[in-house]
Amino acid sequence: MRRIFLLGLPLVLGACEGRHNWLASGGAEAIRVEQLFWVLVVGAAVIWTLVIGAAVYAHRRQVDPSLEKQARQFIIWGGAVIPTVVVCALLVWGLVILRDITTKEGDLTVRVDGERWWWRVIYESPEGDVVTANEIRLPVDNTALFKLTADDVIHSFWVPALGGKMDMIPGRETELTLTPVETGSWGGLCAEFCGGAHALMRFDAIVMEEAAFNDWLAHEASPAEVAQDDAGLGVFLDEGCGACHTIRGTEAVGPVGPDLTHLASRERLGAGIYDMTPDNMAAWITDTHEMKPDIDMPPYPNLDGARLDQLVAFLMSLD
Ligand code: HEC
Ligand SMILES: [Cu+2]
Repeated sequence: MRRIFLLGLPLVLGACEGRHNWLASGGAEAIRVEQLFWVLVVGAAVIWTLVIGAAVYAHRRQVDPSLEKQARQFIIWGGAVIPTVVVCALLVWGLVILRDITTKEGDLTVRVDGERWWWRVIYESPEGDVVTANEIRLPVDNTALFKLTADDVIHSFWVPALGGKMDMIPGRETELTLTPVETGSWGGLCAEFCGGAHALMRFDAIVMEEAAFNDWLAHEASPAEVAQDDAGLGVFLDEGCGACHTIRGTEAVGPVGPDLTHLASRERLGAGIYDMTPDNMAAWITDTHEMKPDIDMPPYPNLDGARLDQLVAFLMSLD
């Protein structure tokens, strides 16, 4: 038994490491939840030790009738008053944290719409909405107010290292704030089972210096730099990709799938699951449902040779 336990432990703990580790907090909200967690864990360990210690002590001692009054006092205080005070204090503390992390004002507002099985991301800016998908970039030390909703079924928005999570509900808007305090890249995911590709509904949350973020956002707002006679754009339009996808600056204005205007500037393909490489891009187009089962994009197994190369080169140029 002990061997199995010791062998299994690293596997379980291994799951805590990495991009989705909520104990490696990089956000102000996550840090507060983490503090609460540690107080609960350490507090529970101390109380458990005291209670078990008292039980063992009582078990070993002879009953002494002259101590009955003290024993009653001990039960009233140790069994009723102190637990009530501790639980109420924890409740108040938890509610204060909940209030603070759900009702903060944002320095910027990001609307995220959960779709099956990807994320529509819209930055509100004074010059108008900036639409992108499947990747969220944030300026460090700024509070981002997320306005969350869903298109079809309930999803849940979670970047464990930064804070959250919050349900995304069709027809309703929920709010969440994240205040990253470190630059870096963290993993985000859908935390509410939403159908076939739920486990592959992910995204990157990339925290940048404020100036770099502003440059990124300005670039993201601009249309794609494409020559209208680009061969790959021709394939894209011929195949009907533009019925579902938008590439600003071209004829493609489809509203169904992710915006592809600056596709290649994203670090990952397919809602956070593959590296953005030409090989993965080609496979995504021809073997779509092997790459990501169940999704609402049809595969194009007949696209090959020069036309596929042109299309992939075109998509990889959309940075
Ligand atoms: C019927 C609508 C539809 C058509 C037609 C369609 N797609 Fe898609 N596409 C989608 C949807 C929906 C997704 C999101 C899938 C997911 O991740 O769940 C997607 C995702 C993608 C992505 C990944 C985007 C990202 O952010 O990583 C690429 C690239 C892409 N499509 C390219 C194409 C190309 C090229 C064509 C034409 C050959 C095409 N699509 C045709 C609906 C469509
Ligand atoms: Cu989901």
